[in-house]
Amino acid sequence: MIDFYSWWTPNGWKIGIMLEECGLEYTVHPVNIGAGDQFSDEFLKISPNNRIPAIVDRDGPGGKPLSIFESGAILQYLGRKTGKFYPGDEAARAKVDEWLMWQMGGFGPMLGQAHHFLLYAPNIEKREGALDYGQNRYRNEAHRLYGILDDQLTDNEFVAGELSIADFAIYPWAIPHKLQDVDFDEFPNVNRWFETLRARPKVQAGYNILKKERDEARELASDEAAKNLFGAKQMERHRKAD
Ligand SMILES: N[C@@H](CCC(=O)N[C@@H](CS)C(=O)NCC(=O)O)C(=O)O
Repeated sequence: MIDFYSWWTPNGWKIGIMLEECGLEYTVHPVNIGAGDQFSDEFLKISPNNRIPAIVDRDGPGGKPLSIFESGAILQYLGRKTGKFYPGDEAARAKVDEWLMWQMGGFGPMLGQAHHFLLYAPNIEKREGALDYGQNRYRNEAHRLYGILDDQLTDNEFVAGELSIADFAIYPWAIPHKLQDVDFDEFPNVNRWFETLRARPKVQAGYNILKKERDEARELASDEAAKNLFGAKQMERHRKAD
C-alpha cells in the first residue's frame, strides 16, 4: 500500500499515472498547495522541500516504511519495485534515465517558469510591459524544448523506445501546452505521441486523481495562494528558523 501525497498539478499527475499504470494500491492524501498545506509539519517530515508529490511506501525495503519526495526519484523507485516501465537492461535504462533527467532538469522547470510568467505573474504584476522579457524568455525556451522532443519522437514511438517512466514524466507537462503558447501543429510527432498517451485509460485515471478537489478549491489566483506558492511563505519559514 502506497500513501500518495499530491495535488492536481503536472508533477502530481506523473505519479498518479504511474500508480494507475502499474496497478498499485494507493491512498490519496490531498495537499492543497494553494491553501498552504505543503507547510504543515506532518507533510514537511515527508517532503522537506515543501513540494508535492511525495509517497510513503508502507511496505518498503526490508518490510519497513519508506518516504520519498521528488517525482523523478519516486518514478524510478516504483519502476524498480514493480519491474514496470523502467527496463532492467542497463543500456535501455540509461536511455530512459536520459529523458527522465531531461524532463526533471529542463522540460518541467522551464515550462513551470512559462506558466509563472504567462499565467500567474500578469495577475500579480499589473504594470503593462513589465513582464515582456520573462514571457519571451520562457515562451522561446518552451518552443526549443518541444522542438527537441519532436526530433526525438521522429523515429521513436515513445521517448526512450518502449513506453517508460520518462513518458510519464514528460506527458503531464505537455498537457497545458496551450498555456505555454505552444501549438502542436508545429510539432506533429509530439502531437502523435501525446494522443497515444492520452488515449490510455490508466493515464486518464491517473490524471483525474484529485481533479474534483482541485476544482472545488479554485483559489490559485488569490493573493494568499500566490504567497503560498511563489516563495513568500517559504522565506518566512526560513527567517523563523534563523
Ligand atoms: N522537482 C520537484 C518539483 C515539485 C513541484 O514543483 N511541485 C509543485 C506543484 S507542481 C509544488 O508542490 N509547489 C508548492 C510550492 O511551490 O510551495 C518534483 O519533480 O517533484
